[in-house]
Amino acid sequence: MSDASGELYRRATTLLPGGVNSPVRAMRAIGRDPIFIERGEGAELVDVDGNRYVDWVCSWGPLIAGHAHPDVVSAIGQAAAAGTSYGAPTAGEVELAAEIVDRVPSVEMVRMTSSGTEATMTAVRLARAVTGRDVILKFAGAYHGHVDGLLAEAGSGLATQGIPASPGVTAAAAADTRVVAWNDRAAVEQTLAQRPVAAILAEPYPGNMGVVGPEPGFLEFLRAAADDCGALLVFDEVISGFRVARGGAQERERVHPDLTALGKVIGGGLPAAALGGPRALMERLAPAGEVYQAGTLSGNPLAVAAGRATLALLDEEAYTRLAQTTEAIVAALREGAAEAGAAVQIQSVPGLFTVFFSPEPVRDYAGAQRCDLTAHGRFCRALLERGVYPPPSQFEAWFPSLAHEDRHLEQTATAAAEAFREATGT
Ligand code: HOZ
Repeated sequence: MSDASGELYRRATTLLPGGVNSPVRAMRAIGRDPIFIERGEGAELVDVDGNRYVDWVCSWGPLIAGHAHPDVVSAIGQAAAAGTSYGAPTAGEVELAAEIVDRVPSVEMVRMTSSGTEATMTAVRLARAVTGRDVILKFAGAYHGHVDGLLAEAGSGLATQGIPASPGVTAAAAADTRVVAWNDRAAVEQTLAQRPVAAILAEPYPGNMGVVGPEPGFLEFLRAAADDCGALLVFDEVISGFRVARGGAQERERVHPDLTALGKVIGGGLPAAALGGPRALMERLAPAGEVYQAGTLSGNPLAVAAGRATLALLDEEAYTRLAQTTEAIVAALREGAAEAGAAVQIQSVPGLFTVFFSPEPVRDYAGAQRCDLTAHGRFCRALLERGVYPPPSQFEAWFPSLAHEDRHLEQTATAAAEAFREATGT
């Protein structure tokens, strides 16, 4: 049996820290080595050893249309043929901004960046400039990219590796961050009463501690709390934007933030993200205003072309289909878990879900941390052995796509029924 992945990994560990360029994909949390990918086709991945997998990661969200969608590939090709970057504005950026503004209820203007990290970093700087305050309230288990001040009790890779606060972040950078438990109104009120806060920063549908939805009324409570104390409400919709609904979680929940960080889907698999908000706030950014923000590759023509081609595929019918796919796979996984007697909670919103190895619903980061990570690791390894590629961490979401067909759902359900039995030793 060939082991090209293993050989590449051994070489990679001599050249890349941990053998990877982003931690979660290393698969350490599920007790195995990473899988090196050769290509993607629709909802499937093919690794360098020729193994084929149903892909439930889809690049952690950007590939809502699946791998190598012909429209997206063609748009990238056409853009590349005209030049890959100009460091000067293009018509495509204006059209992408118009599309984002049309879709996202609270957004009137957009500043593009290359990553979600830059988008949230800019949101924090802008919120501080606008309010004249320093403190940012964030939630435990939320992940807003690897911004120094936002790494405290963060989800995603930090949760996966059990890193509560990253070395290298100065005390000064962390001093103005307050971390509060998700869904805990009293803790939010207490924190807001202590010191003036520049922004309440939240993933409206947290996906980086696994999917842990807001309890009824919690987002409305955050909106009112921000208004009462003069803070901005910032939604990080890097994951939920253009996925859970045409206009993201804010459209679905009818709660409108002051600023919105966007990413993933708007780059269609190429690096693109954005900060959006009302004109009065956004025009504080340079060169319209004095709050500095910049990027050589911001609004990159290839990323813009991929993003526009992806958004063009996302009509109402697409969202209905994505929601149906999510419901169908969640139902099938629940059935498999029940038959195996596995104590799991499958928490979902349209286009996103997490299989928590927990006997009770997960409502915050502490609940996610109480999950049986050993059983989760066994479950993921068993799925991979059966040609199904899940997010290799308990603290992440599964990403259904428009490319997932019935046969992918059936293969996943069959594999999962066995994987749940292996995970729980039944
Ligand atoms: N932090 C991303 C997931 N929420 C990417 C993980 C990875 O690619 O390793």
